[in-house]
Amino acid sequence: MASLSTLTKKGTALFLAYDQGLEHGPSEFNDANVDPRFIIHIAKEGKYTAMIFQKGIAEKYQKEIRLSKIPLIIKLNGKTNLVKGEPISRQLCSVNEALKLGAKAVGYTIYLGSQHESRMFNEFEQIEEEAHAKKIPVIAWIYPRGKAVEHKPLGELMTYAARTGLELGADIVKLQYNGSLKDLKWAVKSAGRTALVLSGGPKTDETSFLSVVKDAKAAGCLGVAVGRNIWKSSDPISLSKKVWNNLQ
Ligand code: FBP
Repeated sequence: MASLSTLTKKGTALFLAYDQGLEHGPSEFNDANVDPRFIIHIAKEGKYTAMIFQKGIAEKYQKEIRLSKIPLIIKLNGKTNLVKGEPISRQLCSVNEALKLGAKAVGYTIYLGSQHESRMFNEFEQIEEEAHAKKIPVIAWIYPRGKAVEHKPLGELMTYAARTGLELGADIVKLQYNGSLKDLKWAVKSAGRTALVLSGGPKTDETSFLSVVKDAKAAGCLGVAVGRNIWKSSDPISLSKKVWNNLQ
């Protein structure tokens, strides 16, 4: 099993996610957070245990990333939100390329329930095999999406996502929280020796966001992997401190 110690502090993960420029477009950004250097600054000052970029940012901002000493996670697949229909996200960067860019772990999104699920499973399998051969952890973003899951209960889907991560060999699964602590506890159990982190979701008020963080801790998740709620905040560093306080 790949060790998670490079990605955690005292057994807790706090990841700063910044792949939304590809996933959602620059409409998510303002004058400050459009600049990847601002994100690297938050990651350093906010004591994040890792930051998540696509390969392009990892390559173009290599110097700043190295200087920050914050471990890098490279997201190996991605898509825009411009193409509609059953979702599929294909590989854009190899494990070897990620390692050359200094990645300490790699990530991959699977849209569970999509008509294209099996293609993403296959790609994930290759990545998992290569990453584990190099002894680095693999993080699976497992997001239920597509027509087949549209009307299924969110709690059931979230726990299915957690279990799928264990079955596929992910070291960490990144989940979108349905808001039920009871379901989340079941997801943690279902994931067995695969650790869970929660995503932050669209920018919301601070209290609601911090209650997601508290629930992650209460349910026994490894931590959180958040983006918009932090770098869209008017004070990302002090909010990061509050996140840490709620995770310990
Ligand atoms: P946020 O905390 O901003 O939600 O980031 C988590 C994340 O998984 C990102 O890594 C990714 O870009 C985004 O959410 C995808 O969200 P969605 O698929 O819901 O558009």
